Amino acid sequence: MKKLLQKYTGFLRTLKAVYVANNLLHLSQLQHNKPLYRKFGVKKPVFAPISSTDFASLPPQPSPWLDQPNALQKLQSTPELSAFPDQVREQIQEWPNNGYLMLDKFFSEETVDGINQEIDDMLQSRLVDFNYTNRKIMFAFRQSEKIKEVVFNSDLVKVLEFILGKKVIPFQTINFLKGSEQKAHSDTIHMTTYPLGNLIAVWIALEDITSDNGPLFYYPGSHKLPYVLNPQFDNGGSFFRIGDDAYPSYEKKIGQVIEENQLEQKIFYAKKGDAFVWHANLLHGGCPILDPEATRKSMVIHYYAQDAICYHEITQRPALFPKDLQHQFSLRDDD
Ligand SMILES: O=C(O)CCC(=O)C(=O)O
Repeated sequence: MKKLLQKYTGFLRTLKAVYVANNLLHLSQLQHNKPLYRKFGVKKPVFAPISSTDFASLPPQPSPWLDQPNALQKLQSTPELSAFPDQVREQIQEWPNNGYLMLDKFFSEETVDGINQEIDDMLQSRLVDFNYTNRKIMFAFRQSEKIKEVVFNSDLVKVLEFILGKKVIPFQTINFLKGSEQKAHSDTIHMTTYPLGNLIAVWIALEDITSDNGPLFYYPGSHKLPYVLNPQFDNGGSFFRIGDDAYPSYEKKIGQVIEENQLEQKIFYAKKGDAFVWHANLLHGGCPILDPEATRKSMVIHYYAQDAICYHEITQRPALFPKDLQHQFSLRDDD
């Protein structure tokens, strides 16, 4: 069913009952939510639809430390900061204001070539495939040792855990061979957390990026704006269904936010091996592809914090985690 849903774009995708059935089929991948629902006071079975409205009446929770008003001060007095190489340290100091880090040549030529080769081989052998967007190869890290090495790279994970102030668990990888041309969005509409802000993403250039092949764009500082979740736009959903135009309607709302706040778009002309780390609420997307023949090989990794409830606001689904990642959550069912 999961494979089917990856390719399928029709009416069934709007029915919450289909997702509930899928959740019941994959109940073992939702076990981590039992203690988390108990901890935060969510009174729902773990297979039920879930969205921000389920958390609206719960007591307020602290935001991640670098989202708090005194973040810069706290950063300066944190001894662990000095353990990072100069480049990384300087970038981390800008995080509270910018909501991103740019890490030049973080991954070697050899590592990147290895990933590109692995993706080609796995496409050839049909171990992985593009999903319904025809641009995204989802979850390749589950099949590929080379990608897994990057996902669990200790220098990278140290940076992410320092920024969130918590342990992180990789949720998904997305590999692209062409630019995404995705409109501006915050990852929080796709991968949402309670408390908010407990997601972090890493984008890696797997070749040089030019203005022709659809570079990544982003809006510095946009992470500080209020989160846009289902209640903040005309999502058209009901008790039984996800609204037909929920996502276009979300994109329209984000367009308005950009205009109202006069956000300045920046473009990341990355070199092969460069990495870009972004905040859960940083607005970003993919520029139009000017040369239809050009490839734009890249990979995104999304990590959740290990003590947050993880779900998908737009489709109101809890996030599924395979068994081998369940133990990484900080709470167990027997806690
Ligand atoms: O790679 C891109 O063009 C955008 C990717 C993206 O927006 C995402 O993964 O959230």
